[in-house]
Amino acid sequence: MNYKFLDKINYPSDLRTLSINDLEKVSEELRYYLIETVSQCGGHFGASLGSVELTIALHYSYDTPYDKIVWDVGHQCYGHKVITGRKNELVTIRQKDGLHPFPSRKENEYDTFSVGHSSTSISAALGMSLAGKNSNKNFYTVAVIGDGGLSAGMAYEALNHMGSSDQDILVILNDNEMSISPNVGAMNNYLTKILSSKIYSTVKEGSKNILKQVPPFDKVANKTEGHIKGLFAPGMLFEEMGINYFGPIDGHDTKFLVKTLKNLKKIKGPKLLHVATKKGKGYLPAESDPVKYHAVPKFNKDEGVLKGNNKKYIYSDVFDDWLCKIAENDKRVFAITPAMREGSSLVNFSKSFPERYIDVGIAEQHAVTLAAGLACENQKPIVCIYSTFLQRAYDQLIHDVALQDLDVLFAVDRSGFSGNDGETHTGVFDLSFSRCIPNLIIMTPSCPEICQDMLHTGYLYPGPAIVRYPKESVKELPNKKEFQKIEIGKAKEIIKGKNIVFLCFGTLLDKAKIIAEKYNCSCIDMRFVKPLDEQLIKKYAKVNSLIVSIEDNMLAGGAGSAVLEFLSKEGIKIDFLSFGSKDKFPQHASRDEQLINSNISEENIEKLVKEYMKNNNLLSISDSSNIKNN
Ligand SMILES: Cc1ncc(C[n+]2csc(CCOP(=O)(O)OP(=O)(O)O)c2C)c(N)n1
Repeated sequence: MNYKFLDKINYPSDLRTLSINDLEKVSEELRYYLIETVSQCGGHFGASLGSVELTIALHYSYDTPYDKIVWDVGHQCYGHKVITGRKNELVTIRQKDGLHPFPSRKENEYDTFSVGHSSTSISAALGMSLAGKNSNKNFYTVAVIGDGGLSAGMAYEALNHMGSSDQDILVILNDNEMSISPNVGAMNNYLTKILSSKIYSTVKEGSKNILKQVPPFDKVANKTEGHIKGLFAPGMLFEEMGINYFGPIDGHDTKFLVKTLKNLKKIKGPKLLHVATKKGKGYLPAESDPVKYHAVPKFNKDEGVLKGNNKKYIYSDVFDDWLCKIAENDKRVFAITPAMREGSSLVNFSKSFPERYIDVGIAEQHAVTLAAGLACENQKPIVCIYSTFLQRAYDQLIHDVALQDLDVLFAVDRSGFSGNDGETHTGVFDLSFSRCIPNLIIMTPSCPEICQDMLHTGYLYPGPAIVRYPKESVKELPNKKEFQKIEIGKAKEIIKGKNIVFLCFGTLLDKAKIIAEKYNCSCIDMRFVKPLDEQLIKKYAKVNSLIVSIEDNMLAGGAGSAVLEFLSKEGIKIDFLSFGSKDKFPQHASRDEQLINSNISEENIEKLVKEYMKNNNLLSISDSSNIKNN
C-alpha cells in the first residue's frame, strides 16, 4: 500500500496539520499498516483494528501529550503507538528488547499510564484530572475503556467517584460487545439494548442526527439538565449517577468522532461518550471471528490465521482434560472464570456443562467470593484464573476463602514467567503472596500427569488449595482414566546422589534432573510449597553440603525462602543457593528468554552451582566423573 499520509505522520502534531477531510484516508492507511505489521510479528490484533478511527480522532482533537489519553488494558493501543513516534518499531512489539506490549510510561510520553490489567483507566484519569486542577494545568483528560473493561468492579468504583465530582473528565466507552469472548453481564445487556435501540439505528443509517436527540451540547452543561436528558435518552443509568451520557455514536466515522469530541470539550463536568465499534474492523476474518483474532501469531495476511494441524497442548489443556472428566461424575463441580474462557481452556467445559460454567466478566474479586459462597453450600467451585489476575482478588482469597477454610480449588494458570505479555502479566508473585496465608495448601506440578493428580488432590482436599502451573507446552495429554490422590505435604525423591541436593518446585525439575544426573547429585520434586516436606529437607540437609532450590517465582518470599525459614527455625546451617526471579519485573520476551535472563536456564544453573562450589572451596566439580569416582 502507498502510505501517502502515514509516511508523513510520526507524531500527533503531524496529524493535526491535516484537514479533517483527510482523516478517513489516514484511518484507512493506519488500519492497513496494522494488518501488515501484526501479521508479520503477531500480537493483539482485533481491538486495535476496532479503535483505529478513535485513535486518530483523539490525537487530532486533543493536544496530546499535554492532554491526557488513558487507554484501558492497552491491547488496543497499537495504532496509538504508530502515530506517537513508534511506527517502525511496531514490528518488534512483545519481543525481547522490542516495544512494550501495552502502553508504558517508561517507553513514551504519550503513554500516560502503564497498563495491561483492565479497568484502571477511569481511576487513573480521574487522578490525573484532579492533579491538573490542583496544579492549575488545564489539560483535558480522557479515559478510553471497553465494554469488557467496564465489567470490573474497579470501573464502577471510579464512576461512582467521578459522578459525584465536578471534574472535567471524559470517559469514552468503546463498545464492541466483545470482551475476549462475547461480553457478559447485566451491564452488557443494558449496553446492547442501547446499541440496538432505534436512536442508534438512525445514526447507522447515516442521518447523524444523534446529537439532535438531546439538547444542544452547550445547553446540557450542568448536571441537572443532563439528568433531565437522561430520563428520555439512552444511558439513563449513567445520567442517574451524575455523568452526562452522550451517544451511542458510530466509532468508525472519524470525521464525526472529531466533531463530537470538539463539542464535548465545551461541556463541563464528568461525561461519558458511548462509541460503537466492531472488533477486528476492516479485516474480514477478524470481524467474523473476533475471539480467534483477539491476539494472533504471525500469519499470512492473504490467508488469515490458519488452523494448526498439529495442535500444541499446554498445561491449560491438561487442566481441561481433568476438569471435564471430574465434572462428569460430580454435579457439585462449578468452573468459574473471570472473562478468560479461551485462555483458561474452558471452552469444552462451557459446552458440556453450561449450567455449571460461570463467566463473571472481568471480575476477579467477585469470582473468588462467588466461589466462597458456593462452597458454603457444599458445592465444589474451581476458580480458573491466571496467576497475574489472582492478584486482583488477594483480599477475597484471604478473607473470604482461607479465613473460613472453605473448600475452593484454585487452578492458577500462567504462573511463573509467562512470556511475551511481559511485566504486567507475569505470574512470578503467587507463591510469595499465597504462601503466608493460613489454611491454604499450595502445589507445584512438575509434569502433566502430576498436574492432574494434584488437581485431583486439591479437589478431594476439603479446604482451600492452589495448583499453579505455567504456560508451557506439553507433548501430549496424560490420558489418565483414574487420578491419584497425593499425600499432602509429601515430596518425591527423584535422584539419590551426594554432596548437593536440588529441591525443585514445579516444571523446572526437568532442568535440575539433567544437572543432578551429570554431577551425581540428589534431586527432589518438592511438589508442595505448603506444607513443605520438612522431614525430607532435614534428612538431606544432614548429609549434603549444599542445597539448591529452584522455582519459577520471585526469590523474595518464594519457595526457597520457605525452605530457608524452616532451616533457620531448626538451627540447621548449610550452604544454600536459590534460583528464581530476581527483584525486578520480568520484561517481555519468550518464557525461555525470561528464564535465561533470571539465570534459570540449565547452563546457568550448572554454571552458578559450579562457581559457587569453587568460590566456597566446598568441592571441586569440574565434570561428572570427578564426582562419580568419589
Ligand atoms: C484484570 C484483568 N483481567 C483479565 C484481563 C484479560 N483481558 C485482556 S483484554 C480483555 C477483554 C477486554 O474487553 P474490552 O475492554 O471490551 O476490550 P476489547 O478487547 O473488546 O476491545 C481481557 C479479559 C486483563 N487484561 N485484566
